[in-house]
Amino acid sequence: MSTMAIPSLCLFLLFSLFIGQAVVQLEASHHVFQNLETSQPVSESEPYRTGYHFQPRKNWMNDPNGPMIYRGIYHLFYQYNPKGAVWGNIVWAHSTSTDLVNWTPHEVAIYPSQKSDINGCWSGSTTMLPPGRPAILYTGIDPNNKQVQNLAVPKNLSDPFLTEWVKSPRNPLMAPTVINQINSSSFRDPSTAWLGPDKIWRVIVGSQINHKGLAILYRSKNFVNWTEAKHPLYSLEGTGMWECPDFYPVATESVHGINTSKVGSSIKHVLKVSLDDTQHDHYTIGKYDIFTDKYAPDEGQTQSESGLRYDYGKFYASKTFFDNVKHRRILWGWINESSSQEHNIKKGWSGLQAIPRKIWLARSGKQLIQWPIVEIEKLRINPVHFPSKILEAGSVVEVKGITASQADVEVSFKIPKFEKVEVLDPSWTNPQLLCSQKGASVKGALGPFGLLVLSSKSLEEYTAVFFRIFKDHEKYVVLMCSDQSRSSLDATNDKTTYGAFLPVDPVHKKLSLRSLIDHSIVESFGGGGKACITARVYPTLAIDDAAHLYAFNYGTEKINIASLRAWSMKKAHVN
Ligand code: DQQ
Repeated sequence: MSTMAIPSLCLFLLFSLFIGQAVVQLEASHHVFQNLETSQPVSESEPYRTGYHFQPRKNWMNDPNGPMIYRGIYHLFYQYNPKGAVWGNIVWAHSTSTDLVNWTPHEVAIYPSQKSDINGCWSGSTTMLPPGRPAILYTGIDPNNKQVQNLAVPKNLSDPFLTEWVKSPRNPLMAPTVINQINSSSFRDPSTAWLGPDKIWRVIVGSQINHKGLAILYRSKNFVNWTEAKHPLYSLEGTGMWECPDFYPVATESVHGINTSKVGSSIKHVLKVSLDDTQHDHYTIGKYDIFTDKYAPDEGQTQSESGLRYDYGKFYASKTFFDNVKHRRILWGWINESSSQEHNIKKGWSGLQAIPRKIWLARSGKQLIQWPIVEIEKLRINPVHFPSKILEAGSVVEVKGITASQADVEVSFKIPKFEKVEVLDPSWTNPQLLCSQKGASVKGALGPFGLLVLSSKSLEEYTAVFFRIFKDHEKYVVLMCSDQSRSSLDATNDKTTYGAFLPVDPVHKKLSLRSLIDHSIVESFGGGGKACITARVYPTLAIDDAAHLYAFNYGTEKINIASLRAWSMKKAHVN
């Protein structure tokens, strides 16, 4: 036996024991990067660094990877470039938290060290193997730049921070071959696996064949030997590469989350794919048949650009996990920059994670609802409250008494009269286009009304998050917009306006809006989380204490603020 073969044999034994019941202590066969994320001090005076969003101390971050809770500790891994503020040299960086708000960084968890990942450790997910041992499946880029799927497990399960991970000596466990005819550059991002009543694990991997998006299905009895199923879990022509697929059950009669392996009555399934062509995360709600291993979206749902989105602004490569302590499903999503690469390199970092969101099925069964995790509310200070107030036509009212660059605001509007409502033109089917044609400065009847956030004192800069109401035959249609066109005097940023239709009946319900504002990000939740829009903005005047918050109504009709509550947000300890 060669000397090289001995560590491999040891690792093989470790894996056999791990995947079985016992856990052994064994030296990891790889070295660890030292102090990767804390080697350089970071300037405190950066106007775009956030106060309470997840970001590393410096450099590039993209997809959230393998989120989980283990022994009461939340873990987040993420795609990270240790060498700069642009994508490249991708490893799995790692942080932990007890509250999903404050985060401690650890050494890089997974980095190129085997043939099967020597050119990069790309996205993947964690699965809890019963009775609670985490296992990571991730995409490795091999020496021929082929995408393959690998397994890593914690070195020491008694360490709740799980700082060291060992890779299976059997990697890669899933690979493109001549026989399976999988395209080796379109085969990535294994999901969390689920266990059938037949004791067989299933996992999906994102792919495409001739521009048909697919969630390729693999099965395994032991989590090591995986066999491709004859058919994908689901596929759709014309949708391109499906990145970061996520597949999970949601309860039909409860807002609680459920374990990924759960099937049965009172359960629907969600398939989310990140469409590489458009960089949007789309989901469908549907039925999963565990016996045929096929998924079918419900009628009216489509896994394409015209289907539902988690977020109608910037939000990509998202992933959920089941928090079995608080019985909820939590969604993480990557928020890319809207500034130039040159700008990103100069500031030394790129990418944020959205505030984690609790996610559940709406009562209608036709969409999901998202809401920022309740823990974020412990950062709220200096509450300001407007009781009910009339917003006259053409008015702008300042919300004073908070730090408007780092804030949380919840407002709800009541529409007193609908007589003058504008009629919806039948060609106005694209809400993003409609929001950009009818931006905040375009006066209407019922709207635009909403918030001007990250605004300079004299309104040279602001991001407008607002509603407009239209009439479509006997129904009213609510449009929710996030208009970035005046967000910065810097012309080099992408200032695309975003929009969504909000399924709320404004006659019988108040129209609510919550915005989480954090220096260079605005996450907005309409109708209690029925439509979400996230925007990245880079004000040049509305910075720190010079930022202001206003409520506005540029329509010709009065609007009532039923209630407005706002808070400054304390800084979280993030990495
Ligand atoms: N990012 C990863 C890939 C994934 C893409 C690489 C999605 O695994 O498909 O950093 O943003």
